[in-house]
Amino acid sequence: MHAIFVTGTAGSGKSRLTSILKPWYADKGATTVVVNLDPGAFSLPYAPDVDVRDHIDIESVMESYQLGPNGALIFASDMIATRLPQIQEQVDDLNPDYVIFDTPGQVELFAYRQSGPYFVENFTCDNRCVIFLFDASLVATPTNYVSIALLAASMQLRLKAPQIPILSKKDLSGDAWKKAMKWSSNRAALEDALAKEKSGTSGIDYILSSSIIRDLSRSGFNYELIPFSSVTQEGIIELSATLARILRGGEEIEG
Ligand SMILES: Nc1nc2c(ncn2[C@@H]2O[C@H](COP(=O)(O)OP(=O)(O)OP(=O)(O)O)[C@@H](O)[C@H]2O)c(=O)[nH]1
Ligand SMILES: [Mg+2]
Repeated sequence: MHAIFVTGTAGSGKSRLTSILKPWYADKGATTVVVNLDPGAFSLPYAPDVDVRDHIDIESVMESYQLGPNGALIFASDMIATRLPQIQEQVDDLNPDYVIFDTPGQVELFAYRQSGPYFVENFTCDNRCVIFLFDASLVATPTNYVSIALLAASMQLRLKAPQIPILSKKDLSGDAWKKAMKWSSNRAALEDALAKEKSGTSGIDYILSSSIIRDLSRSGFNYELIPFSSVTQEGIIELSATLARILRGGEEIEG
């Protein structure tokens, strides 16, 4: 069994992408289990096979600990790791080829506290990887692009699993996705765009953002994005091939 964790900023399209992967793999003859790991999820575009909300109830957390919605979400996120044994057992009983985890919208609660990294590291499976969504609407300017790339690097540090960077919601972005694609594959083009945005190369904003991007590149972080749309399903073949390469050493025949 291989595990795929779908991560990204709030609203970046994690749940929609999760909803697409299950039928995609079913078509290829592979079995999947979809796990909702977001205790605060209100409605989901798929029926989870395993649901953390069966183990952690936000409203009871609010009542029992006299917390407001934000405090309850933090508390509930911290509880995710404590439910690992039950979730592992439920997934193991279903014995799928792939388990897909839809992670909480508040990425900082999942990745920067102890619970999320503990869960990713300790869920027992053959291989694991993390999909990270660069929301096309958030990376429309060079500085925003650098900020999200930095967040992706930080997720890599925290979750310690191979990462697949995806440019999500391509269909919503007009032509803006082309710029993000260029910046992701051509550092000089990104530095030029940063210099134009900041009206030169002497200001602190330029120096900081261009240094970040150079250091990320020097450290081997390669953010060549896969453009993806959950509406048109463009990018699913590239995503699936990348998942196969990371999880199965390239073998794409399922089942
Ligand atoms: N047009 C378009 N809309 C999308 C796409 N992906 C997601 N959406 C929409 O964007 C909104 C947020 O998508 P979700 O899949 O719920 O995003 P999420 O990252 O799971 O959100 P949270 O869990 O709340 O952080 C929903 O209205 C989706 O229908 C896409 O590729 N194209
Ligand atoms: Mg979601």
